[in-house]
Amino acid sequence: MADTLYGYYRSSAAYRVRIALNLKGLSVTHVPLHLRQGAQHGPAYRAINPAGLVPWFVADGGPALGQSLAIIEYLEEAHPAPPLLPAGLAARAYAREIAHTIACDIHPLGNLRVLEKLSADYGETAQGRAAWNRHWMAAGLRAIEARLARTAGHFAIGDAPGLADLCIVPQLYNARRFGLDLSPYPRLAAVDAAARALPAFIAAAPENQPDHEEG
Ligand SMILES: N[C@@H](CCC(=O)N[C@@H](CS)C(=O)NCC(=O)O)C(=O)O
Repeated sequence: MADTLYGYYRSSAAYRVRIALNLKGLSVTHVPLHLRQGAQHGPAYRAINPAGLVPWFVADGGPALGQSLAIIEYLEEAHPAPPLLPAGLAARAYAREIAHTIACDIHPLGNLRVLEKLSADYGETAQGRAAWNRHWMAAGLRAIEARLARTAGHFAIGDAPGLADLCIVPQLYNARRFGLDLSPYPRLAAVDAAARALPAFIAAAPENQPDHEEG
């Protein structure tokens, strides 16, 4: 049996895991869940993942787990080559710093359930939700742009794609969706463009997933 990844074409957290799998040359069975239609809340999926979020990864003969960064670290340890973390203690810490800025500081504030709660309980409009999302994206991206001044080569940390890039690309996809002006982040834009040209990133892109929908 193959490993399985529960995801959604537009989920940036699932997108990170798809890129990691592709960079490592691993194939999985993809199970799409339609988040906008609430498939993550149904009893069938809650029985699999009580958190009701994607990604959810089931390793054949191994663990079943959520949290994209935990899944990616599991893949890194289970399949060390090619590595997603750079050589060098400081470089690995910088890669994790960028990943955590995206996954821990930016992403949770723009997640679907948070945006829906802003409307349901506080009457926020679609425009207000988008502005909220852009605000928190800009705060995190500013910090990463400064970090890249010291670490970037062709990619975020030197010249090999890895953990930082596979977090940056999905986050910039979200930033574009929500109309964030990316001109203050030229280094991020350059890293994003370089990474998106790679086959592993192209195959993981939302528009190349079978459950992709226009709009
Ligand atoms: N920290 C988690 C975040 C997971 C998460 O929030 N996933 C989103 C999609 S990107 C989700 O499932 N949202 C469903 C919802 O908000 O109802 C991770 O990195 O895996």
